[in-house]
Amino acid sequence: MVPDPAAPRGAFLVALVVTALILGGVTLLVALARSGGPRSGRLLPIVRVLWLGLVGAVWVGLNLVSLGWVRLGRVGPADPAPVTVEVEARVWSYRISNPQVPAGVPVLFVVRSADTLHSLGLYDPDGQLLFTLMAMPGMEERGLFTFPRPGRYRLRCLEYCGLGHGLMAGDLVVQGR
Ligand SMILES: [Cu+2]
Repeated sequence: MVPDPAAPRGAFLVALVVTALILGGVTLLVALARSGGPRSGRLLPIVRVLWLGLVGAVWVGLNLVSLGWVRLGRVGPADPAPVTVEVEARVWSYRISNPQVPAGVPVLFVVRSADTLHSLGLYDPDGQLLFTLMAMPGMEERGLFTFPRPGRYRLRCLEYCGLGHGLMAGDLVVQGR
């Protein structure tokens, strides 16, 4: 049975099965090529091309499939207008323009850094990481996210930024409508 890629562990299982099949097939071909049989000299270049092609195809394929798990989205025509939250990261805190947002409404995060490289990892009330955005000096990162339920969400820096990095956090309260 093919694992469902939409299931939480589906991507891992698909990658595992595909990798095992490829490694098995290539190992077999290499063994044949090295066996010293009459056709082994012609097999080696074929093995190389196949290997490169397969690795390339799997790499592109898995990356394309993984796009389905990206939680940051776009605003569709029927969606309500997004609420903008500007986040400025600096050593070692976040300045959040409006730390209270409604659930069920798209929230546009605009992330900047006032000094060095930081990131914004957003965790739900159960401590599950929802998404990350980079905070880079002189640049702006944008991400759209709709909070499904109210609660206290936690911002954490996931890019080492100096001594206080581990303490760099902030709160975002998502309110019910
Ligand atoms: Cu940091």
